[in-house]
Amino acid sequence: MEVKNQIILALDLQNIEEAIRVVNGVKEYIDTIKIGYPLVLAEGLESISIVKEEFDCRVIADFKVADIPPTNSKIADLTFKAGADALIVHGFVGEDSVKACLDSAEKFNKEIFLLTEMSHPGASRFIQNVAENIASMGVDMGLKNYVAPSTKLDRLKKIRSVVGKDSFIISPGVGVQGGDPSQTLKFADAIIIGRSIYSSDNPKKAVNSIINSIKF
Ligand code: OMP
Repeated sequence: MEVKNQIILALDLQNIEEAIRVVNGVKEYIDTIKIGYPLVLAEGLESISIVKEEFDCRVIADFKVADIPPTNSKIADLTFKAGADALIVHGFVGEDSVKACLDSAEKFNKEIFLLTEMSHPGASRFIQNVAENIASMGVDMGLKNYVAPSTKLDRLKKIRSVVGKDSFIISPGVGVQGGDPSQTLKFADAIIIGRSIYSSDNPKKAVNSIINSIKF
């Protein structure tokens, strides 16, 4: 697989000009950008189409959708109408809530990613205990895209074993949160990286050094 498909930039900036400047510096290495609440709440939902038009990239909307089915449907419809190619959805809310997002994605010919377990230390108290169950619900629903943490390789490995080798796992937590790119890519298909790139004085150099550190 090409490196270009293996690094997803988490564009958690709060200013669209700054966001565009960062992406300009790294666009030759990245073809998928994750946009979440920081940019959208600061600059509006149109941040998604602005970034897509400027860079001809895929955008994953990270809204970690976690509501009742009718509300999830509205959130997903609005996100896909705004141009997102995929939407990150929490699994702990259950099958009907996830299904509402999946139905919306299918209507717009887009995709969802099921968030199984999280990368931060606090996640070990609650979501970790049900993560394999969430992943297995995704498998039962026929989902192919998952999010699982790079900061807990044993957990990432476990989730890979539940979803199988043909599923597509993207993994956050590489860099500032402590996850290692090469180790993570043993179990995940792509790594999500935010601050290590966009907070660097030289985002292009930062991406380059991450790529060079990856042992294929
Ligand atoms: P950095 O820690 O700056 O590299 O950013 C990580 C990105 O991944 C942020 O956009 C987080 O919101 C996101 N993320 C996690 O860090 N941990 C998770 O468990 C899940 C996500 C996510 O769903 O993308």
